[in-house]
Amino acid sequence: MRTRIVLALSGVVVVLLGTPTPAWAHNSLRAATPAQNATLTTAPTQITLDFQQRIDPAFTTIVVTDASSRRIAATDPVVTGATGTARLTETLPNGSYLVAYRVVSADGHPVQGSYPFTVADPTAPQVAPPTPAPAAAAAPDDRRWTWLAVAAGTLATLAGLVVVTLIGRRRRARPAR
Ligand SMILES: [Cu+2]
Repeated sequence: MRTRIVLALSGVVVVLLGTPTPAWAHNSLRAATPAQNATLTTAPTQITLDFQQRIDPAFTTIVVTDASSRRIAATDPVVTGATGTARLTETLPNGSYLVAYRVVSADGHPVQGSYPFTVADPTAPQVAPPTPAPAAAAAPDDRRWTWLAVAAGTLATLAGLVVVTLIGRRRRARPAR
């Protein structure tokens, strides 16, 4: 009898521990526009994040940064229920971006995370690689400085040799004790 009760109780414990935390227990991101890891052929003008619970407008932060961690200009997020929207006030050129968010949900729990997306607009003007300075124009000056450096180096070496030689002579000239 006792064994049966113990077995039944341990069964309950196993069920309680084994049950995964229900999705509604804590808030989390439900959907996002642009979507996570999306590659967009048109630059987005806003970021919309849908959470599973209402979020507190006073503690909602949505930040977009580019590949060099520069923050993209955006409005403060507008919160409606479980949705936060930040409007981007600059046009995103082609490249990869990171959306970082931090919200406080109705139950008081902070939720934060980040995800990347990519803008690849085929009609966007191609960013030209930086044009190297014409080699011919820079060469004469560079060459002059190179020769000066070589001459200075040679002089320094010669001076060093002279000093070493003089010291050596003086040592040899000293009478042995
Ligand atoms: Cu929670």
